[in-house]
Amino acid sequence: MTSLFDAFDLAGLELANRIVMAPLTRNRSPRAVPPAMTAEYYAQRASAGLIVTEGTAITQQGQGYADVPGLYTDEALAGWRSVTDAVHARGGKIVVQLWHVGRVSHVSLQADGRAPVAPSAIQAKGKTYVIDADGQGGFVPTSMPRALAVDELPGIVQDYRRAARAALDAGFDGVEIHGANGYLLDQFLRRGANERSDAYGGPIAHRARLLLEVVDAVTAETGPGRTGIRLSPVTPSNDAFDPEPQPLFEYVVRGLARHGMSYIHIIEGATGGERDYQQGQQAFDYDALRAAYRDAGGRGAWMVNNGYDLASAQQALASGRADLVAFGRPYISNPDLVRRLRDGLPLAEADRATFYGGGAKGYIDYPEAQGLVQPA
Ligand code: 8OZ
Repeated sequence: MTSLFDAFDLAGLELANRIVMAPLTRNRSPRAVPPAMTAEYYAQRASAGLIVTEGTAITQQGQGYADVPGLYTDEALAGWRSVTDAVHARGGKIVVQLWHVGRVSHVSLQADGRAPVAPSAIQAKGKTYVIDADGQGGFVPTSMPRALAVDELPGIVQDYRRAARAALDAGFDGVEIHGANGYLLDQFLRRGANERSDAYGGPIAHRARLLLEVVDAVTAETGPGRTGIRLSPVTPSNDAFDPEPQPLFEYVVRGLARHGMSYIHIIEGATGGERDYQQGQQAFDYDALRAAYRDAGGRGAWMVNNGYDLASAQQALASGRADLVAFGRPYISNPDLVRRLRDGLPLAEADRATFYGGGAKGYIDYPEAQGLVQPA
């Protein structure tokens, strides 16, 4: 029977196991540059079959929180080169998550204090995190965005493509497009944030257009099998809402099937919360989503995420509901998560106070498990 600890061929990339480190925002990259300790952080976690980095802004416009990393300066790319070298030296594999936050940003993070951009000028009910001139961090409401003009969209597609090229040049094994959690591409998908009446709003095919154009451009740049995508069909994160997620996301994955994706990464339920969270009238049918992708010819790996433990992850693989399982929060405090799961060692609890921002504490100081626990 398939196990989490079996190797996996991800479109030619040999993964040592089927455990994925999910993207985790840690806000430790001043000026969007990953510092030296970030290489240590990811290297400590290199026994994961695959690491997906924290969300990484493709442009300054795409940045929405203080001290998240980017892919848009030479200095940031040099920082990432240290990360990919360190992970590869430990035998790991790593892809970078390409992120544009859209309306989930604040004027103080944007060039010249400009408004963040969005499908429509609708403010997200939610907060972002900024650091003021005195170095004081705090949560503030997201700023009122401006609607993107239709002739600006090719430029955004191009920004994704350029970031994908830069990522490969920095040594990443591939990229993951962040299509989840209420950020730009998810904003275009959903009726709660998209009230456009042009070719990018209205019917499902229009709302999915930008995401599929981005996928087309990024896969053209990386070649087949080097681009994954993360989707969160029902999460309410960052004020994401759509009354009919099932047909919307089935349309999206059918479109993805044409693109030689390496994997489809699905957050089941509310991100970091209830797995059976529901938007719209019916419970979301994830089996139907996967079936729609396969029916349309999609051959990428199916990656699932949200609150899995050893037993539920093994069950997901054994039943064929997933090829890969991504673990988020456990990776903050268990750098050797693969070994702990394999050997039945206890998992360490993470310290919430150091999730976002700060230095080495709560970042690179979680130890590996000591010794083996003998079975009773
Ligand atoms: C937590 C805090 C800030 C951003 C996401 C990139 O939800 C994030 C994020 C998570 O995808």
